[in-house]
Amino acid sequence: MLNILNPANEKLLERLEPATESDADAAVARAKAAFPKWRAVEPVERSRMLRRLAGALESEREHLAQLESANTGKPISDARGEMGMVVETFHYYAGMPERLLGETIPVAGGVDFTFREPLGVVGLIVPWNFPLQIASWKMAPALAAGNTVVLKPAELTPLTALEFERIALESGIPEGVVNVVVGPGSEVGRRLVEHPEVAKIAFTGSTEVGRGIMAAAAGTVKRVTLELGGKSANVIFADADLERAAASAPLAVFGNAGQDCCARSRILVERSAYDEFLSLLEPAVKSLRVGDPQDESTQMGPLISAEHREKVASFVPEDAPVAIRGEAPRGKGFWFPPTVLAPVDNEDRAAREEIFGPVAAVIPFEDEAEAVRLANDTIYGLSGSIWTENGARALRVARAVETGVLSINSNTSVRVATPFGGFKQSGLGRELGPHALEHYTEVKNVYYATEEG
Ligand code: TXE
Repeated sequence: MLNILNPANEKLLERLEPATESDADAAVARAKAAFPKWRAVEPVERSRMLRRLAGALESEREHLAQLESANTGKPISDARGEMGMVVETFHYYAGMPERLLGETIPVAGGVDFTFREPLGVVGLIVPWNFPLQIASWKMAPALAAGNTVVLKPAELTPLTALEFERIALESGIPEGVVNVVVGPGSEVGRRLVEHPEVAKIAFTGSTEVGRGIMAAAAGTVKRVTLELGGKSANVIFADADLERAAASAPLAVFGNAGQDCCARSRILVERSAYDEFLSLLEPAVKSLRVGDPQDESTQMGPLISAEHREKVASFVPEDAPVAIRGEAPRGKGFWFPPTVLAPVDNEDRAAREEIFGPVAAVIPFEDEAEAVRLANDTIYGLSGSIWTENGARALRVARAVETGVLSINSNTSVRVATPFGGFKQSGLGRELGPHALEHYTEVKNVYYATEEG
């Protein structure tokens, strides 16, 4: 049985029978049977259906936020924000069915044009850190483009996905278009990846599992998009507004208790501003409100599981250079205090591996060239920030950093209308914005001869 816990108090929320390989096969069969009808729904009608779904999600927003908060331990205010993005994502892609435009291409002897065709059945495999939000980034463009889907949530956090399946049906999405299977990645997830009737896998999770999925997908030449780990740099130059940069840095890595692929977990600080920055960072970290996720003012909750807390703790051994340590509740729940390690060498394990917990590594640098070298000295390339008042430098460094998403004088990463995804081993493909649709459609070229011969 799958015991679904609240990580903030370890209470049992629900017990679920895990799905098996044959349940995955049955879900794929349902999705395949529903595909011809769903792809044939007129674009304007598909738009209406997705808008109705967005409306239904909006009216259940508070219920979904409470459930997500209980199942992940994330602060309720964060969960409400995420459910807001889920609704917005469906509204955005609801406008797309009529905008899946093709081209006409000048050729000899006839007329040539292209279509954007749906792929068929798409498998969505998602993690536990932003369960429904990440699912919606995949689900909404997949459905808008005329695909049917099988969603496999993470074993630890399936509750909002199951509610989503109900809401979709109730809002009028036809049976078989959205299918949720809750089961182990090694069995249900793997089956979806290997299944000959699944045309594409959209995955978010660890780089290690992502590599395996890419290899396994080769057997059926499946399309894959991967959104994997990160070790993003928050680069702070001495000429930056240090107060703003320091006030913003803690949540940029401790938000969602650090369980965020965009976490700016390497804070690169120009050496001449290093002492001042650390002295500004300390009160910002110590004043973070860590505790009861149900409290409206809480900013950080617990980690997802006891096992994960052990992994995070391994990055802070006895002799770790702990410069700042915030508060965390004691007793029940998988709590871990916000922790800043400083100074850290970019070769250290805490700077190289994705910790996925509230542990930041502060790394000093001498000049712009070293800042760029250090920011790029990682296998990852998902996110990042640059803080400087020098606009030309901001743009120079932004172009030089190998990352999919970057902010200047801000630590935000994700917007519904803009592309999100990684360079290097942080992934493959882009989610959100119009770019996502490219990964849920196949281009078909048609040539119509108008001349003889
Ligand atoms: O991820 P997994 P885990 C990173 C983060 C974290 C680590 C481990 O560093 O500490 O990964 O987390 C399914 N075939 N990220 O173990 O295993 C699994 O059931 C098909 C970064 O939870 O990658 C779940 O639904 N599917 C990340 C999903 O993959 C498989 C978010 C993700 O689980 C599978 C989460 C298989 N063989 C963790 N094995 C981010 N980029 O945000 C597992 N799964």
